[in-house]
Amino acid sequence: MRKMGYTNIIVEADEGIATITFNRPKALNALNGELLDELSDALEKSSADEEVRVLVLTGAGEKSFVAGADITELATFNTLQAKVFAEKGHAIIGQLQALPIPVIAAVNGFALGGGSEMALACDFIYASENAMFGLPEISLGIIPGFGGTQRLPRLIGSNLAKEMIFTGKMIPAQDAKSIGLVNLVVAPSSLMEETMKTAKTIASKGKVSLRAAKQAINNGLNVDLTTGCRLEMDAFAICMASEDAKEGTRAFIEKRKAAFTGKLNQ
Ligand code: CO8
Repeated sequence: MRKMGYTNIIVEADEGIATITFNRPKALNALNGELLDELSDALEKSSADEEVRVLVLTGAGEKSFVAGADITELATFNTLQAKVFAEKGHAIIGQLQALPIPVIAAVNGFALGGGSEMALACDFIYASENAMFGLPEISLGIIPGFGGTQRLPRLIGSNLAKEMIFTGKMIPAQDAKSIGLVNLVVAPSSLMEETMKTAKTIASKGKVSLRAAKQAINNGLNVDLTTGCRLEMDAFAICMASEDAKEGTRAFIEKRKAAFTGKLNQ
């Protein structure tokens, strides 16, 4: 188990899985500027680390994943500071979404405002039964500022997203699952175990094909179907050139489990 030192987040890596834990439990892990800087650094280091195949994001404590941007900090912003903070949030959440490795959000409580927006930029979300999702910014006289007006409607459809954003109401994990926001809901005590089980399954697959599949899906969602299918064809061809594809197909023929090395070049 390797650990990196930060103040507002905890970063650990074990067996190819890096975990970033938002660690301001007294403020329900609210995002301040310093936390965002640390997160950006940790994302860069995790994705550059050859050993890391999957990233998991979660929150410290039993109550909250992330309760949004830090409102005490937000309240002090003038217009220009708000723009700088929003740009910083967008840059980091964009960085998270564009990571070449799969990212799972393990939502262990409140995922509000910037917290929901952080989870939305992950590849999928597992949640504990006590998790609550919401974009409550409207109640603060503002709107979601870290991509919520864009990523939420793309995931759950515009009408449900508008209802959540216009009312600012929180929805419990089971309801979030029924609208496709969450993939799995489990007891709080099982959340990390279930998340790690899936993370390990993913980590055992080929790094090249995981990267190609993620890019094809993410980039394909921004273009028409024909263009998306072309992206897939190119990504498929690139996979075939990898050592992992040779190993995966050879292992099938030899009736054994594939041992992927995840080499990006050969
Ligand atoms: N920021 C700062 N502190 C927070 C936050 C937050 N977002 N959320 C909770 N806290 C603090 C509370 O102030 C409290 O501190 P203290 O103990 O010192 O009084 C502590 O965490 C515990 O919170 P509560 O006592 O309120 O706990 P409850 O169980 O009673 O309530 C709630 C939990 C419902 C989560 C409640 O704390 C709450 O409503 N929090 C605010 C949620 C919210 O509105 N989030 C959205 C923030 S705005 C945002 O995310 C915009 C992102 C984009 C910004 C870009 C613009 C530039």
